[in-house]
Amino acid sequence: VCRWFQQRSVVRLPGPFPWPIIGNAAQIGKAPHLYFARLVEKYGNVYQIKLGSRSVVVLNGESIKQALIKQGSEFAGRPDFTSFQYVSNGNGLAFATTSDWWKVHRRVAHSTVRMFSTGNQQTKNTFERHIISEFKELLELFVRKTEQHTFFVPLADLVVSTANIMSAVCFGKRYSYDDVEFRQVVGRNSQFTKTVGAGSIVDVMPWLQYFPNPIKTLFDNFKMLNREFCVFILEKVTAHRKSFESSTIRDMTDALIVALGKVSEKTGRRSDKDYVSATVADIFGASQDTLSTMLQWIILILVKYPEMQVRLRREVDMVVDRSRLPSIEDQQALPYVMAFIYEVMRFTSFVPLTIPHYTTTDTSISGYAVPKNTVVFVNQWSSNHDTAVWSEPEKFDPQRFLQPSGDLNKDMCNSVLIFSVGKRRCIGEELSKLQIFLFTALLVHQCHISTDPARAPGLGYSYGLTLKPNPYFIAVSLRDDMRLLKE
Ligand code: HJJ
Repeated sequence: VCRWFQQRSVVRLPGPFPWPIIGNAAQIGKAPHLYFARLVEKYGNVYQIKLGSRSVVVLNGESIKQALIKQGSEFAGRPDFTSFQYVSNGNGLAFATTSDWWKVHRRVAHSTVRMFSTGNQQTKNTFERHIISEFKELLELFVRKTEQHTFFVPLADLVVSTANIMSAVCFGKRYSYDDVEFRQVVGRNSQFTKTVGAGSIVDVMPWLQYFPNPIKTLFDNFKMLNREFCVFILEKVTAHRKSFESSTIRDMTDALIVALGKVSEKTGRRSDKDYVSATVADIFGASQDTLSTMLQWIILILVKYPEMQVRLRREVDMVVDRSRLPSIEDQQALPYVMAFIYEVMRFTSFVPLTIPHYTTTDTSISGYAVPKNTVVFVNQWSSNHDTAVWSEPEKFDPQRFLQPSGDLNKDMCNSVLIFSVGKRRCIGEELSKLQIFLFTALLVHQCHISTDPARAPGLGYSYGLTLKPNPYFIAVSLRDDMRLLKE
């Protein structure tokens, strides 16, 4: 065996010693991104671990841009993981590997998302109206809950709220906060993200799904939630196809029916696969999970560091008086709000690892050979806490994104890694930043949020594709009477 290793001219990737059968699965623990960041000290930015029977190359810090941008297509694949095949039956964009149809559909999806959010002034205005009207509903609910219970846990309502904004954009419809069916469909994000997150156990030890054990139960629930999610989306798409009129494109679903229809006409390949449903499912699913998680973190940080609320409010009040609401036009004039948002993204790194990648060909990185079909984990958290880039990365400090003049430091902002980079980068980045900006400005302009001193929240979370903060209690009071909101 020794001679066989020596004869191969490749340098073996460094990494911890793998146990039989499980490899390093027992070591990654409840916060894999932290374990991976610790291994950097011993092995450098690029190393290899073993999870079950799979070798996994872990990329940290600077190596990420090298692999995903400079060698983009070599690292752009997705693994054939068990869990990925149950998401939209493998017809979606985020979890399917690269292919001819994938490239075309991704471009279509990206331009459709832009068409309904940041594309031009008119779409921006429509998008803004959806955000503001949903914000008003949420604020009214929060005030009512504060009157009834003093302190309450806002997490589930934040999911419904962000899901409603995207439901308006995707399907032209919002749901009531007590709609049981809707709460169910969007209420399982933590099960979803736990199962598809990097290091998920079923994906590296798929045999666990075949006999009774806690992982089988989690996986069975995952299959069920995907079926229900699929049914919900399919109902919407079917109704859209029935009432479709090419002269009026009502929402993203209509736009995708047109655009993906054109694609299949052009290729002449008639497909029985429902790419429209799969694509809307990815857009709706991804946006409601990530945006609600971001808001959960923002509110947690606003109550944990009340001085942040004061600081943000001071800036917003200077630009927006009490006669109107903040708007997306105000973004340029509110650099501290943007610095705060970038710092929440960097500090929490709530997408700690991207969706796992896969090499599409034999390649190499940092002088190490990596064979075709190798699983690659991309540790965004490590890049956001790299002491070579960030001073005191463990400290929450929006000031790091501001120049002495008070303007936003664009270079620092671009150093935050949370939407990934290269061929698999997020297609919702512009939409998200706009929505989060407006929501944050509206929050500090319209209300004050506090926490129960008897149950002070920590920064704990549970791991998955997105990090979910542990439940915490808040109270919300309006800064003015309801007059402004009702107008
Ligand atoms: C879902 C939550 C779902 C889909 C899609 C089809 C694209 C956070 C990062 C990427 C987002 C990944 C994507 C998720 C697609 C969800 C989401 C849920 C069922 C779905 C990096 O979103 O509970 O069910 O079916």
